[in-house]
Amino acid sequence: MAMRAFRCKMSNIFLRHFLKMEIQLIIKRFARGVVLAVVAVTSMLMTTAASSYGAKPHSYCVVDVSKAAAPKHCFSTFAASISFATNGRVHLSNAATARNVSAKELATASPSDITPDTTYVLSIFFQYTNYGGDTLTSTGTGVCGYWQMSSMPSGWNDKPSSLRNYSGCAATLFWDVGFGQPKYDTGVDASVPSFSNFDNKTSSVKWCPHLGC
Ligand SMILES: [Ca+2]
Repeated sequence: MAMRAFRCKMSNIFLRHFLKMEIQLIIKRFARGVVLAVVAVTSMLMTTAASSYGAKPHSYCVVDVSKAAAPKHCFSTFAASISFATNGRVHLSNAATARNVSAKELATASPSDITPDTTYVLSIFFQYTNYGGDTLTSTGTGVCGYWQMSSMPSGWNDKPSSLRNYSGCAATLFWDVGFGQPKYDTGVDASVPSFSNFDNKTSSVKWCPHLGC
């Protein structure tokens, strides 16, 4: 009788221990499942945020630097911005998005075109190296003279990463607003695919007909 009671007691102890172990295991598995679910949801949200950021449409803007505080006009295609910048004279093909544009493409449309040019492209700034991303086209009322922009139009401070000069113009980029140095000289009609240590630093610009404005 005593032996049976002892066996029964031992069996209960074993059962309780077994149940305790099982419950702990279930809690551990549940906690691990919650952590994995949180990680999965966070990852999904980050991916969604990244893809919607990448899908942001580019903006192609124009500013006339020969006018004080000239408004910035922006367009949804690069070609439309160049058409506006050249007073409707130039219609680029293959230019829905930004690309390097030759001086020839920006020249007067044809010898039979007797409409006098009233606006000239001085430079095109690009958001990315190698002429990509958003663009800011600067124009003047004549071939290159001495023009300047003491601060960048809204959204363009510390943004340019490449540029192309036109109309016989050179451009000097300045680190700070109000032509605060250091500066970075780019040549007459030069194509500059990257700025080295001046990448994303430009805060003001001068134009002139020779290297070093
Ligand atoms: Ca700067």
